[in-house]
Amino acid sequence: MFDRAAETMARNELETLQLARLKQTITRAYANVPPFRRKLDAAGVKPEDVRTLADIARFPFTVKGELRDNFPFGLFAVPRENLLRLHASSGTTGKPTVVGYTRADLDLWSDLMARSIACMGGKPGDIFHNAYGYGLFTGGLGFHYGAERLGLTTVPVSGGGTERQVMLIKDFGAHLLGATPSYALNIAEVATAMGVDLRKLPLRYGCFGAEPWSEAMRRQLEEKFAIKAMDIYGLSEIIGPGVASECHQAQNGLHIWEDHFLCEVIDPDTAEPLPLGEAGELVLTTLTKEALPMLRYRTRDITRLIEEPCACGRTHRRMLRVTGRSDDMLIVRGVNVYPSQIEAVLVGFPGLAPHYQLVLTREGPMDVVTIEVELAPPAPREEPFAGKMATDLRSHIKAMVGLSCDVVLKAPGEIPRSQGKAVRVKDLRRQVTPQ
Ligand code: DLL
Repeated sequence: MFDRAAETMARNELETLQLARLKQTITRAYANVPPFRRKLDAAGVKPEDVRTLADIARFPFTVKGELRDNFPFGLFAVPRENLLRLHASSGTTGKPTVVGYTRADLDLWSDLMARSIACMGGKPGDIFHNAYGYGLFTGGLGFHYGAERLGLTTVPVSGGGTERQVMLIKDFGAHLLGATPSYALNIAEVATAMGVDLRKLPLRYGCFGAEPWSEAMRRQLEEKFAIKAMDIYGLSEIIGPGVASECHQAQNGLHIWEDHFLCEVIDPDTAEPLPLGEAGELVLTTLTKEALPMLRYRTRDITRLIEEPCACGRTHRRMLRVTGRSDDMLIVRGVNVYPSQIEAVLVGFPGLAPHYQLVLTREGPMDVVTIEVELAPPAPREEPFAGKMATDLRSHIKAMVGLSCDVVLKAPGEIPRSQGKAVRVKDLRRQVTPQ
């Protein structure tokens, strides 16, 4: 819910609160988490060294690998018996990253999700169709408890069973949809095939996040559902969804809930702090989390912070749409590019459907990107139509993102559909070809 006192706090008050909470967090973590204490000792800093917010720059970062090294419970600042919930994100290799919540943490998370959903346009009494996956992923349960806290009629559908999702959205008359943007697109496509006109339903807002998406994708979703498509950001290591969200008034940048999270942006290569407004890697410190305090967590997400006043009246800084993760950046013939930059060109391109995958292969020492993208139905693939379209697209991508790539046009339905986080990149570079 809208917490006017917290969300419109003057900058100096907010910073005073942040400093007090930062001191508490570091003091508690130092006392209760042995690996944390060893790290600070090795860096030659003590909790008492935090005198101003700027002092945080002297403290060491935390990286994802440390959660794995201390698997499963080594970074918790409370006895395991005090945890009410565990979540985990599945790594592609090895052990998952485990996160835990005390009762106070779950309460805070529900409050911040209620705040985020209200910020995105939800109102008590609305019907919330929750198509985020329920389970170890933080999306489903994070939205669930936040929606209930705000007083929404919550429909816990989870991901999958897309035809049933369409029926439920229609029959219950959902006002808000929660899903990854790629799964929302899948729902829209299935609705069209079922003859359901989503535009005629009571839906008003989509709460989309958990993966990078582009403005072009926002336009598609807004068009197909006749809604405002809102961006919500978060990550399990910090709390889950509910770290930042767009406001429906401005729909331009996501307010970071700075009374609970301290944000910095650093150069991903040198780890040096960047001035406000420059693009770089987002670094987050939790200010109120009990079970798993995080100090200067390197998110790998690339964004930019803005401090201009917002039309909605909130004073919390905004982060711009995440363009991608620094580890998802492709370097092709010396050109650095994020998949979402390619998405911005593909989606909405005349004659194409918004379904694509980037396939990476290697030719000798060179990386090669092949864009596989579907034609919009009806899809004439005969020459010269298809050949001209592929050539147009190639030159457009070269002009817009500077990347030379191959384009393969696919028939409608050929690209796998997402039920959660979409797999945008198929990396075949490390596969051994049989002799
Ligand atoms: O994806 C939490 C979440 C659930 C956020 C539902 C929003 C909605 P993880 O599975 O730990 O947590 O993945 C976190 O997903 O570091 C980003 O790379 C990416 N991500 C999350 N939200 C956005 C977004 C959840 N709005 C990782 N835009 C993060 C771009 C996002 N990327």
